[in-house]
Amino acid sequence: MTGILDSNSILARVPYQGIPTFWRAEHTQDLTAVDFAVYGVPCDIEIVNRPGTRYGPRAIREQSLYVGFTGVHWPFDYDLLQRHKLIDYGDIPFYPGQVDQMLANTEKHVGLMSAAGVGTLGLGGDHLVAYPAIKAHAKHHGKLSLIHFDAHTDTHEAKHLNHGSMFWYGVKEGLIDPDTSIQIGIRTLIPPDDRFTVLTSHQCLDMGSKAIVEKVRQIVGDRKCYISLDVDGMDPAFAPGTGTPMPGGITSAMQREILWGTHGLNIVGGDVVEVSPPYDPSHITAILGASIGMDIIYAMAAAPFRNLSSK
Ligand SMILES: [Mn+2]
Repeated sequence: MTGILDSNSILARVPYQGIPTFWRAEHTQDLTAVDFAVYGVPCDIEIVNRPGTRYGPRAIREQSLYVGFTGVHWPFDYDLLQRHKLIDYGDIPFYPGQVDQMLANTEKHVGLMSAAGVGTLGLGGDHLVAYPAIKAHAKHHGKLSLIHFDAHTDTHEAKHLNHGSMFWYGVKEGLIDPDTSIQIGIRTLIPPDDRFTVLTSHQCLDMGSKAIVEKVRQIVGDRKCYISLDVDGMDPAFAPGTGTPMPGGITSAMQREILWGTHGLNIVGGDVVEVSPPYDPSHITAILGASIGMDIIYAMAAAPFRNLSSK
């Protein structure tokens, strides 16, 4: 039989059919010849606001099938899945309530990926899941510059790790170099000892994407860097499905333009965190999470240190 509906390759692209891995990538933990891996961390157990991000990875995976329907992610002119090997590594395992196990297992698995030269995209989960991923990459690549999108700085000194203190720990433990890092979209209290360059959301809206991109490139330079993207950096009008929404954020269009502007930076990994499906009845935040996750993978594919352009 012939015809478009008989073609496995076309059927494999029908969004509402099949088992939803991220962007239909193969689900495997075999890292042989892998360029990029997506993994989920369905965790929301040490947060200070509304729970629900444990459902984030699955929601983003499902919506990725709709966003990535054609295989080409606008505005890019090539199918990343044809040019590079992307896998869906699955979720990091941990027993419910055991945050130390989540931290240890995420660090271990991301460490395996980093050592294998794999660029990683983590799907949260709350923002704490970024900390073990950064720790794992810093072990392999050295101290990292951070490109951090958020309404909150997450650099608050605290006795314990949580989704608002992990970057204070990251700096204190020498995983992140704050002097070559930037926080974008902030519109809450900035701790006085925060050494990152901060662009508030209002400064961002005033500057426009081009000037923000220039600033990011000037601060980060050619250093190895990590993109940590809390969807609450965007306005709740664009990303309502999150635990700690804060009115007055950047637009989803601006968010994507800034990510497109990171091509050529040496991005080792990234994450999209704080998507909370219980507050996301139209799935718009998960759709956005899938879309900007793909933007981050395209940006990782353009990192000079990876030298993938000839593949
Ligand atoms: Mn955050």
